[in-house]
Amino acid sequence: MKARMKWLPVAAVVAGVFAAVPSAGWAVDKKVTEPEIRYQAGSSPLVGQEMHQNINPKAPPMTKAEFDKARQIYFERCAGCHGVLRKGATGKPLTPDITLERGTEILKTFIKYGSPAGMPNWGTSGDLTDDEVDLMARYVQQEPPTPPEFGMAQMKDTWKVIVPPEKRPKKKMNDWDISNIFSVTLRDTGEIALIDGASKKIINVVKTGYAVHISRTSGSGRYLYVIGRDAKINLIDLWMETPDNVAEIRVGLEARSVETSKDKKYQDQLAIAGSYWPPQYTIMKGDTLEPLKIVGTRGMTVGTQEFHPEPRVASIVGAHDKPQFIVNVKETGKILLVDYRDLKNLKTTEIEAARFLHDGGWDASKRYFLVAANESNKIAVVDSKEDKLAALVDVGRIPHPGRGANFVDPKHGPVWATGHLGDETIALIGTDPAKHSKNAWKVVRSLKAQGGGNLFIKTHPKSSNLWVDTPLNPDPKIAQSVAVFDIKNLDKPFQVLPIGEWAGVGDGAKRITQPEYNKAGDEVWFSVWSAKNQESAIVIVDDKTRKLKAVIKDPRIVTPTGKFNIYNTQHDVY
Ligand code: DHE
Repeated sequence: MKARMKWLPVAAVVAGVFAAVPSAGWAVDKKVTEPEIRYQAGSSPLVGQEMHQNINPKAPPMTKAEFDKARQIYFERCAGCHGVLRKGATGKPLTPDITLERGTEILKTFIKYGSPAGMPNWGTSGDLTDDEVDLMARYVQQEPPTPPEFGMAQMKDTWKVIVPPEKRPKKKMNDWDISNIFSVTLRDTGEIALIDGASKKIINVVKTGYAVHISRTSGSGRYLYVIGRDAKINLIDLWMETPDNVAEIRVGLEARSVETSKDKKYQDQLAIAGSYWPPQYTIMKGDTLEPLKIVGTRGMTVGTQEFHPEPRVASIVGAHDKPQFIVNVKETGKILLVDYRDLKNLKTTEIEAARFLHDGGWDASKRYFLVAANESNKIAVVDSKEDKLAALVDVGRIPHPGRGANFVDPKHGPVWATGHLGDETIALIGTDPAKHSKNAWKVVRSLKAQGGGNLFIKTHPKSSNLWVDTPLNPDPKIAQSVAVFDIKNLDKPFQVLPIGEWAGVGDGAKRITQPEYNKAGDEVWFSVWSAKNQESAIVIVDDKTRKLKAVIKDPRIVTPTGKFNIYNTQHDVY
């Protein structure tokens, strides 16, 4: 099997084939865009997990060795879109009631040639051999194997306090301005690099979980929490002479999100992490990661109100002015407002939003939280003061805000903006019901940027630039550059900056991703994300002049993706 997939325009390849496939409607009612598939089709950490093979007498037979090989391919290639239990997410459901009816030959055609709805052409791209295509066609007719649960006992087995709180520094023991440190995800080495914002020097490279995903800071800004896709959380103390791990735990087998209690009275006291598998969130002690409470998220979906067995926990934010976590559950489309004052008598408000909830951020006032319901092409707005849904706003194809961008549109007033994976637009949503009530929770303006495949946009209260990346655009020129808009004159065409070229790293994918500001708001940092065996870099642009300011290159900077400035993450400045 080849390591990488070629992204072919599958629609053309399979148009003829599908004419011959009877009742293939189950695959063609929705067009999944190429960037979306590229985004979702990553390997799951569940790939190495032993799972029980249930024999389904109606399905074509498979030996244990065949089943295990197919299971591995499934979790490497397919689970991101079709789900662990194959109930469907971006991809269609592949449960035996559906797949047995299709039969091996039709399934083989889908797997080999892909579909116009967006299923990749795994066979004709060379990623899977004909034998593997046959294997996968038989595998998806078997009962989906279930990975093990991960409860308190399993968590406690993985929990380590490396430096107990009483042995930690009583004051900051280093000369770094910790509020301007960047925690940089080194995706494929399972590490983060702590980089000093002023000198651009690497302070330390810290071992973390597998394919580390995001970093978040504690309310005080002293502690950094990093979560890997394998659900391992590392707690880093920035007061140490050399900031390093002081505690770690696994809260499941697969995860993406971690956050902390940011209410003034609860600063540094609690952490929370959401898992993809098992579907649950875990509240921990902030300074040791001791697990205190696990809450399952299995349940009914919004809309059709059907039971979903694996509703993954996507983004989580901590409110700044009340003891509340906002937990976004992907497959059920529900937003949970978790009051963390009393964990024994936990009060949760369940808000019906839309499917599938993913990423989001606060508006500038930090009263409203806006989150993408990506498959519904909507942004859900939560009023965290009133504990209710303020609006569901229709936007473009597959909104992907990251944390979004807050600024004042000269014509329409305060807005929060999101880009999209599936189209080139940036939606500006009015966020000021008090003074601009006509514009509140409406798309007041739609900007056109370079193309689809956008993941992150960013600005800063002190800046008049809006930066838009496009790392998943199939055109390398677009993926390797960024667009920048002038917020004061949004009718002006955007400027394109060739960040990949500026990095001077030679050949390589050089996808430019995730703009992140320094604390002062006068520099913006970009990851130049190449493959593990190729040179990557961080490119820093002067925000005022839009000119190159610095390039950070180092053999330790491998596959950089997310970057989290301590101050901006602590205060949710974006
Ligand atoms: Fe992410 C945020 C899930 C792929 C980089 N990503 C998030 C969040 C979720 C999520 C739920 C919100 C966390 C929060 O705020 O609490 N991401 C997923 C996936 O399920 C997905 C689609 C597929 C996967 O297999 O993981 C995925 N993500 C990616 C990538 O391929 C990216 C581009 C590179 C990487 O490092 O893996 C990537 N995701 C990021 C980043 C953030 C993020 C940098 C935080 C952005 C921020 O500004 O806060």
